[in-house]
Amino acid sequence: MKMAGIPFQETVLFLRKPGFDQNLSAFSSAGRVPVLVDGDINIWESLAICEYLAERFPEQCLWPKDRGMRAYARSISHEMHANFQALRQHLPCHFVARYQNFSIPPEAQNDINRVLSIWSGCRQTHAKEGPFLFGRFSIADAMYAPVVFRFLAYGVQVEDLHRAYMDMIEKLPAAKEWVYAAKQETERIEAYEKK
Ligand SMILES: N[C@@H](CCC(=O)N[C@@H](CS)C(=O)NCC(=O)O)C(=O)O
Repeated sequence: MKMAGIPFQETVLFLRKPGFDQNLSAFSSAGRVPVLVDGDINIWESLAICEYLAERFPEQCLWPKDRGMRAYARSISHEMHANFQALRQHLPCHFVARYQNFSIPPEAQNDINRVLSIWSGCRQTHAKEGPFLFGRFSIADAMYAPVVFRFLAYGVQVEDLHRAYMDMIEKLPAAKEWVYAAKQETERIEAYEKK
């Protein structure tokens, strides 16, 4: 929403802290964040939120305009949303940490290789149209942005083409705000503090 200049207010609920489920239950019974509240409409699941925004703000072209590109962008976004369990399990998202000499389990490396091959394919195809996966910013970049920060946190080895994409994402003002907010955060989840 920041990338598209769509104004919103953020309400922070602290994960695994007292009151989380109770506060969330007014908006979603799924027990997970994020949830988007637009008037009397509540939407949960990150990709459903993205789809809702694409429909609500068509002028922002949050999916590529070309049907074939859009189908591809949806496919890799759903792939991110539904898969990569080993990556999620072994490299949990941490925006601030920089773990040294982290040993990547083979199953997580398989997921990483798949992500890198998706990025290579997109960047090779759309290099002339702009720096994002499909040239201009799309929902696919939003879906993979947290992965960029996972790769940075765990020191994942990448090639120059991937590094250029990761640098570009990291330097976006919206991403910098994200990292800044993470650095200001005082709440901690112990399980994610040590690696
Ligand atoms: N598939 C969901 C996943 C949402 C999810 O797992 N959210 C985590 C935070 S990133 C959560 O709310 N966890 C609740 C908990 O840890 O108690 C989505 O994409 O929105």
